[in-house]
Amino acid sequence: MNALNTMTVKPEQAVYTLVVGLGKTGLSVVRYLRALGEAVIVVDSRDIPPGLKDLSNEYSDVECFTGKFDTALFVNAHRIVVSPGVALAEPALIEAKNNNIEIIGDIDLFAHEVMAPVVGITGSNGKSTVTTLLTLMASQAGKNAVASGNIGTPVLDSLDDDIELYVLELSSFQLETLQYLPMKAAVVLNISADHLDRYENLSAYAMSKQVIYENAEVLILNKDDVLASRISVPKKQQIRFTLNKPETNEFGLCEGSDETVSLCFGEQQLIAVDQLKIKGSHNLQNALAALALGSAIGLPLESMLETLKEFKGLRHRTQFVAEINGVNWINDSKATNVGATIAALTGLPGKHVLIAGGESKGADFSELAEAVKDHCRAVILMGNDAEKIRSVLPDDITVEMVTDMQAAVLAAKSLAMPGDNVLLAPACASFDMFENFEHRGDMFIQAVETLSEVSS
Ligand code: UMA
Ligand code: ADP
Repeated sequence: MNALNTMTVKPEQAVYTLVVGLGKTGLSVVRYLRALGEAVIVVDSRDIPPGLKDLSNEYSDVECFTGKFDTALFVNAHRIVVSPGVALAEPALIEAKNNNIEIIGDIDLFAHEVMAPVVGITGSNGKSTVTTLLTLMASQAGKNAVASGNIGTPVLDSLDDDIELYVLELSSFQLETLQYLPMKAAVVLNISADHLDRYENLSAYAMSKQVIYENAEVLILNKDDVLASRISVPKKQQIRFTLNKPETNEFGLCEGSDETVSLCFGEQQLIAVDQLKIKGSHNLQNALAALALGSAIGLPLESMLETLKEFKGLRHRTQFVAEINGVNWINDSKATNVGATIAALTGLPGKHVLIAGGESKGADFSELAEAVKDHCRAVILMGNDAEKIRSVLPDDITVEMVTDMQAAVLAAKSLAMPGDNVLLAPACASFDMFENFEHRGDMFIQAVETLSEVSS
């Protein structure tokens, strides 16, 4: 264990909050607690955690211990605030729990402070898209709204007296520690396998999400999602959304007499699908979810539809990159699990040359096989778990193994036919080969841009 600062007080004699993890969350928690004048000790199991420099610049008096966790610091704490990336199965945390030490997350601290209404958004996929879209809708309607949480800004850093609406993206890790947060509206967008390196099984992962509904006033439910509809839901006001024809009081899709498909609320046609800039049926679900959330918190429909019409989607999520010789190149680097990749393969029109692979996070790829069989011309694989993916793919599909993004793009170019999409949708995390999913997507875009320069 390396002490950044020499300990001045023995932990067993002190009253301190232990902050576990020194990334974005840990730093935000230190800032918050120090502003309240509380004593804080920080631990991080990495030797050089990402927030170390900021901590020593901003709070040179805060003691930080890096390297293997010392259980004594945990069991002697007054309470523990754990970062979402640290598993609750961590032995030092289990020991603390056995010693009745309170273990909370940053969202609980936020809950103590927040005065303005809160909306909570969780799900395996689509969280950032819906969080962004709803925040834009609220802003367009004249509210001072902020998006925070798993989307990137820690919730405590987003606290501000002027904010009129907090739109929180909440991951299953953040929900695991959540005790109480009243919300105006909440949604579980969908559930498909993810983070199975952290959960015992799919059902434990699904259960971690149901807490979001416990203290919400209006529950937004995805009628089409098998796993999401299995979680237990309190008897409160509900608004459902579906990709089918909606019933009264539901958001869904309906076909007009001229065969135009529109987003609808009950019988009321809201906006034609072809007026939207976001593409794919998964994005229609996201649009419907945002409309349902917005209506639950009283945003005017007209203004929400204006925002929706202009919304182009986020970078690295089925992002159109270029059309070269009749082939569309699409960056869906944020597809870090099998569900997201299947959504892109099945939701976008045409045949695909799929670029996939990376770090599987314990995923089972067998469900990918059918979508590949029905929608892919070829698959190009790279990264740690490339072989694991190849082993489940149909024998008659062309598969190429490559070692970097440049090679993947070149292989895709030679396999794609005019009218096809080349789709980077890895179904895996990126950290075996890239800094993060943004870096992976940027490398793809760069390689495609080089191709387009050569072709022009
Ligand atoms: N750490 C340990 N021991 C461990 C694991 C981690 O000490 O066993 C330390 C790391 O060394 C690191 C620190 O904990 O120094 C990082 O903490 P963290 O992983 O919780 O990361 P933060 O920087 O605090 O970011 C977290 C979320 N990260 C995770 O949940 C993994 C961010 O979501 C979120 O944006 C941020 O809080 C603000 O709320 C990222 C994410 O990948 C985008 N989320 C997952 C996802 O979307 O799939 C859930
Ligand atoms: P999250 O924040 O939950 O990771 P994002 O909006 O960032 O969600 O999208 C992550 C990935 O999931 C992208 O590959 C995107 O194309 C895909 N995706 C977005 N919305 C959905 C949805 N409703 N269902 C399935 N996949 C989706």
